[in-house]
Parts: sequence; structure tokens; C-alpha cells
Amino acid sequence: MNTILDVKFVQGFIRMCNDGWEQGWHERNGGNLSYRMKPEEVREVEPFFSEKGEWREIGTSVPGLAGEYFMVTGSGKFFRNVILDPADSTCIIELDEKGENYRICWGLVNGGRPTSELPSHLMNHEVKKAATNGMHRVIYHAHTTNVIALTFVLPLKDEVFTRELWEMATECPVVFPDGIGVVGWMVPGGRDIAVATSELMKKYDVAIWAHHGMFCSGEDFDLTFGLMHTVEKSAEILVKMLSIRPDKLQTITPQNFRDLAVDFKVNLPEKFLYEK
Ligand code: 2HA
Ligand code: ZN
Repeated sequence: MNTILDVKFVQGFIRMCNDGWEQGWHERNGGNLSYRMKPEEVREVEPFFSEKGEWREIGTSVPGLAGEYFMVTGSGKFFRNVILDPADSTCIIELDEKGENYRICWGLVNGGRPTSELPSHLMNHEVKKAATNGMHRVIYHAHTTNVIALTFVLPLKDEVFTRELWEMATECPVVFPDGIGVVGWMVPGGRDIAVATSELMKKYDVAIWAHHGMFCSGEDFDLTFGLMHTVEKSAEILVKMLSIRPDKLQTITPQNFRDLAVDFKVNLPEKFLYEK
């Protein structure tokens, strides 16, 4: 182990940033990523830590994450640059014993702060850690073009986004059986949008921010990137479909979804299978 860049989760984090950039979801400094590290991973990277920075306020309180370590992208940093210089664009932070302050242990070598969406990331982590017995470790925010476009033309309702996106690809209800939550337009970066998003994350692994983007939660980098990719691909099909003709000639019906649920052993809540 010569450098921190040889560590597996660090490599996974960097690859995910670059994959998101290549998808076109991270114009300029758009989007952010965070990873809740395992205790053995903290021990693995500790030898590479710099002198720890000052304690700073998170801007919200996450007692359920007290003492945990996270790798996160930096505020104002470009996803495009992460692969070239991870120590400039990302950092590892430690939370204090109350879950109210953080300090930088590694990275952001040329200065800066963790992502401007740190309150949303950490509140989502706190909710997901509790809801999944500690299984979920990745929170990902991206500016997914087609999902954003749909927030101008579909009602901003969980039921509508879930059902329309399920209908666009047979695998969707299997990939996100719990559905998708939608937050109406809010000022980003603060505690209010973090509270609204983490409330939805109690029920869903995906939350859409109207006219802005998406948040996804998952166990690892593959599953979380795959979830973002699946939802956005489905949104792309819906945008194409609506562009060709606004009404469907045929689609996947509520009974089709119920049959799929039996064979694929998923529970699809009836609230999404309403008659249109
Ligand atoms: O610029 O995506 O939501 C980073 C963001 C803020
Ligand atoms: Zn954003």
C-alpha cells in the first residue's frame, strides 16, 4: 500500500466520479458524492491522514453518525478533475461525538470545504444507516438531464414519477421497487432541503429535486451508480416517448406489474398501481 490511491474504496469513489462525469451529469461543479467508511477502511487510510483541520459546523445535527468518517467531494470542485487530482478535489472528514461538527483528515490540499450539500448528504446517510441496518454507505447527487426535464412537465408527485418511470423499462420496478420521492423546488445547500430529502429517504432510495437533479442511496458504488443510471435512462425513454407522441399506444399495465412482482419476488406498493 504505497499511497491512499491504492486503497480499494478510494479507487471506487474516484471511478464513480469519473463515470458520472462521462454520463454528462456533472457540468462545471455540479453534483456531489459521499461514502460512509467502514471501520477497517478508516484503519487502512489513517496512516495517510494529514494534520487534522479545525472542527467546523455541519449546519445540521446527525447524532446517528457520531464519530464516523466519510469520503466526500469538495465544494466548488469539478467531477471532471477528480480522476486527475483526487487530493485536490475530494476529502476525508471525521464527525465529532455529537454529530454536529466535522474536520478534514485528508485531501482538499489546496484548500476548500466539503460539498455544499453536506447537510443533505449526512442527513440522508443518517436515515439510511438506520433504515438498512448500516448496509447503505453511498449517497450520490447528480444533475441528470432527463429527470430534470420531466420535473417541468409531470406533476411533482411520488406516485406519478414512480409509475411513469416504472412503465418505461421492465427492469425499473425490480431496481427501485420502493419507488421515487419528489421534492418541489427549494433553495439547495441548506438544512431545509436536507430535512425534506431525508424524510423521503425513509421510504425510498431515490429522491428527485425539481428543476435541479436527483439523490440516490445504496450499499456500494456499483449499486448506487447503477440506480442513478437506471432511473435516468428510464427518464430518457420517457422524454423520447413524449417527444414522439404524448399518448401511449400500449404500455406495461398495473396487472403486468403485479405479475412481475410475483415472479421477481418484489413488493410493489399498490399506491403506484392506480388506474389512469
Ligand atoms: O454544485 O450540485 O446542488 C453542487 C451542487 C449543488
Ligand atoms: Zn446540485
